[in-house]
Amino acid sequence: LLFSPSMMCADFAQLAAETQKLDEAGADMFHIDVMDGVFVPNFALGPGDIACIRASTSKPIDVHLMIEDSFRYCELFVSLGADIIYIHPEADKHPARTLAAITSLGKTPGLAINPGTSLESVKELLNLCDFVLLMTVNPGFAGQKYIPFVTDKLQRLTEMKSSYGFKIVVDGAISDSKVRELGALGADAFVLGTSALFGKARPYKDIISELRQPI
Ligand code: S6P
Ligand code: MG
Repeated sequence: LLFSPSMMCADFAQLAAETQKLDEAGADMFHIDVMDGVFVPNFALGPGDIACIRASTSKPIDVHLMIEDSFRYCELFVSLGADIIYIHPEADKHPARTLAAITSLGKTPGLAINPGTSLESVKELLNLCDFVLLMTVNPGFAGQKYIPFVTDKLQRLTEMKSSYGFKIVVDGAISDSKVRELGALGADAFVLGTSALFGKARPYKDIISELRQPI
């Protein structure tokens, strides 16, 4: 199982130190939410934050673009040091082109799927990506509630995994118990935000090593 801390939940007053601490605590990658105030009703991390995180760890950075016209900006995020770039098909008129562009830039393409977007509607795109970011909340904010109907979707997505060859990352309200439950259903990676990791009175290291322990 892979764990990717959601950096929009970190303490911005010490972003570099937070990144180093999480790196030492055993984070596998760093999840960066980019929001444009149009595709989602909020703003989140930008180029300066990504540069700071990139300078503070050598682990992979997975960038979750919640922006309109992702094609226009994928080169920028590659130049900032992104390793995986997830785009939303709902926000891009030509998601197949954008996923191919990410691949030709030498990076790993990912597809982020909103709770309300059906798997059938993105089936062709699944061939073009190495990671699927299955949203378990509506994108835009940390600290929301898990949307129960997405569990069934995860099950159906798991069945498609081996023929398409992607890995599944779940994003949104992932608690300790959700790591167990969704891990058993076939999720490979977990974005950790306020539900499991940030704002707790315990060291990141203890939390992450506990999540890795079999029950
Ligand atoms: C939501 C974003 C997520 C959140 C994450 C926070 O728009 O894509 O990556 O940052 O869900 O985790 P939590 O546990 O606070 O929901
Ligand atoms: Mg995200």
